[in-house]
Amino acid sequence: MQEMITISIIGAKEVGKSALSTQFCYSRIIEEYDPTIESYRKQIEIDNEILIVEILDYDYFFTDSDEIQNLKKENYRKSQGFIVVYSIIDRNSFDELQNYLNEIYLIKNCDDFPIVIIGNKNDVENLRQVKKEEGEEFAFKNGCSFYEASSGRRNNVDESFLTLLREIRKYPFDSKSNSKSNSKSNSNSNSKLNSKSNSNPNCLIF
Ligand SMILES: Nc1nc2c(ncn2[C@@H]2O[C@H](COP(=O)(O)OP(=O)(O)O)[C@@H](O)[C@H]2O)c(=O)[nH]1
Ligand SMILES: [Mg+2]
Repeated sequence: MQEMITISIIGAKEVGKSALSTQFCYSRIIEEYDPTIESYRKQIEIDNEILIVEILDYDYFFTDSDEIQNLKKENYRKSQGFIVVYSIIDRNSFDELQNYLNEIYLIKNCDDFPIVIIGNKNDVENLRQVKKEEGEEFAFKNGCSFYEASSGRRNNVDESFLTLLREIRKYPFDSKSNSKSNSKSNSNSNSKLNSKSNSNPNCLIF
C-alpha cells in the first residue's frame, strides 16, 4: 500500500489557501471554488518514492459551533504537518499567525512540529503590507520554514509543499497519535508552548 501523508492548510480568510491547494494538486487556479470540497488528494513522487498527499482545506471560521470545533480538533490531530498561510497584502492575516501556531503546539503537545509558513500573493507588490523580512523573522523565531509565494503565478507553490513533505518524512512521529514520539515524557518539549499560551489570550485551548 502507498504511504499517505495528511496535511492541513490553515490561515485567515481569503489569503489563498484553496488557491495554493488547487495549484499544487491540479496545477491550476480554480476561480469558482466548490465550497463542498474540503480536501484534495494528489499522488506525487518525492525522493524516488511515490506517496499520496491528502490536503485538508477546511474553513473553520464560519461558526464557533461545537461541531466545527470538534472537526477542527480531529483534523489537527490527524495532520502530520501544516501549511500556515498569510497574505502579504493583508497585515491582519500576518498578525494572526501566532494564534494558528499556538493551536498546533497545543494539540500536538510540542513546539517543533513540521510547519511551513507561506506569505502568499507576492505578485501584488504594489499593495504589499508585510515586508518579506518580517515573515522570515517570524518563521525563524518559531523554527518554521518560510516561503513567499504566489498561487496566481504558481511561484514557490511546489517548493513550499515539498519542503513540508520532506520535513514530515524526517520527523519522529508516534504512529498512534500523529504527534511527536515521547513528547509527553519530555518536560522541556512544550516550554515554548507554555509561555506562549499563557501570554496569548486568543489562544484556543482544546
Ligand atoms: N493576486 C493574487 N490573488 C490570489 C492569490 N491567491 C489567491 N488569490 C485570490 O484571493 C482570493 C481568495 O483566495 P482563496 O484561495 O479562496 O482563499 P482562502 O479563503 O484562503 O481559501 C481569490 O479571489 C483568489 O483568486 C495570489 O497568489 N495572488
Ligand atoms: Mg478556501
